[in-house]
Amino acid sequence: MSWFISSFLNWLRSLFWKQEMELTLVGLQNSGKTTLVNVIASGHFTEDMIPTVGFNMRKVTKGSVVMKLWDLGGQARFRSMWERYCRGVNAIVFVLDAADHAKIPAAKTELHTLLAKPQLANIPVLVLGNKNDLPGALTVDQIIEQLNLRAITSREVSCYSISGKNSVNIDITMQWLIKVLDPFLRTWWA
Ligand SMILES: Nc1nc2c(ncn2[C@@H]2O[C@H](COP(=O)(O)OP(=O)(O)OP(=O)(O)O)[C@@H](O)[C@H]2O)c(=O)[nH]1
Ligand SMILES: [Mg+2]
Repeated sequence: MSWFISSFLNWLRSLFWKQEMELTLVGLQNSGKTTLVNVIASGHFTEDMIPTVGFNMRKVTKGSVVMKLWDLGGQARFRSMWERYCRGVNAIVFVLDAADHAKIPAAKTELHTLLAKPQLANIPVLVLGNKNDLPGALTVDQIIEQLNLRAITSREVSCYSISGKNSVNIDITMQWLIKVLDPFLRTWWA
């Protein structure tokens, strides 16, 4: 019964105002950040993405939530601006090419360097092992191990294995993000 009442109140609330959430996508170049933003925004995969120069900002409305997505360039020359665009956001999404084993150590260094910035303390982090459609893609357990995610203790951190290309686990990714914003909104994800 209490579930019904709180759901009903959330539904009423969603009729009158939309909640805004801000997310920043970081990760090495070619990991699939821009592809993922397109999948979230349009629901389908677009091949032949061009590398992001600087950053892109997209606003996407999902149900009663307006998501402001900062999609940053992953090339080395853009990484110094990651911190600035991560300040004050609801969550940081770190996208990893889980099939590119050679780049895992660099990804690990960049992730831990970013999270060590005092300005970003406590911001929840979602690590996405992308391209799980490719052979040899690391599993969630392997990513946790190889990126040393257990060392991240002072904030909420989760890790999923996804494929932007095949839209695998995009639903649980969205549910995690919405839950970070407001645990009660989860039921109203449309
Ligand atoms: N197989 C496979 N390829 C993917 C997937 N997601 C993205 N790609 C491909 O990976 C390449 C890089 O994708 P982008 O989305 O441009 O990568 P990015 O992280 O935005 O790169 P930067 O903007 O340079 O930082 C493109 O050729 C995509 O088509 C996936 O889930 N599976
Ligand atoms: Mg990009």
